[in-house]
Amino acid sequence: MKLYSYFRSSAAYRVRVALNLKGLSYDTVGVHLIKDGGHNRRPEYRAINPQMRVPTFVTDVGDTLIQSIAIIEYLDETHPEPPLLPTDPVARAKVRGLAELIACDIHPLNNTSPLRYLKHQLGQEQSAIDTWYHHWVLEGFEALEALLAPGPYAYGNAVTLADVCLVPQVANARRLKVPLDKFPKIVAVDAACLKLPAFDRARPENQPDAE
Ligand SMILES: N[C@@H](CCC(=O)N[C@@H](CS)C(=O)NCC(=O)O)C(=O)O
Repeated sequence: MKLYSYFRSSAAYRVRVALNLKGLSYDTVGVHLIKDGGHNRRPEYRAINPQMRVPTFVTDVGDTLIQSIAIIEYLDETHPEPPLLPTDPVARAKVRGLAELIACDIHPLNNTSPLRYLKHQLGQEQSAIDTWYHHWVLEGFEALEALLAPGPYAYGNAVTLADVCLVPQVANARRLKVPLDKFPKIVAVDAACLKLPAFDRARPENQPDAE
């Protein structure tokens, strides 16, 4: 199995955590998102993933999958232990709700290409872009904080898809110096997860393409 990844990509980080939780080994193919305007924009990568984003996952039988949540759900369906979604339908919907709050509503606004667009096409100063970034993380984290009941993980005493999304988003927030003091529950869930080797091994600094 092969994961096209970038060490700082939080979407790829999610998949790395899921692969580690499932005990699956895989090869990392680093795709640099910044150098030379982004190696993800090269024709050879575009041929693999027309959206030109990471992660892209190639299964053991050669199927190419895109979108981190779709990849993680594929892994959960093909390797059910440990499960990343509860069996109870209400609990499943709640976990998905937490995951989507992060993956669908926070992350896309702060991703490389929208930020580049703000800078190059809309002519925004870096300070305005940083304000934008902080605003959307803070607004999303306020909602997430209100929804969490650390137990010690985001939804009870087992790791779920919600944790898999939360930890990479917190790593990004820290890197971009978003203050987290108003979010003790988010910080506690992050700390509980990072004690697990599956999360620790997936951290950006522990990747083969880390700089
Ligand atoms: N919804 C996608 C997001 C993928 C995504 O946007 N990845 C970022 C890195 S975290 C990327 O490749 N950005 C490159 C770009 O925006 O050009 C997923 O969950 O896989």
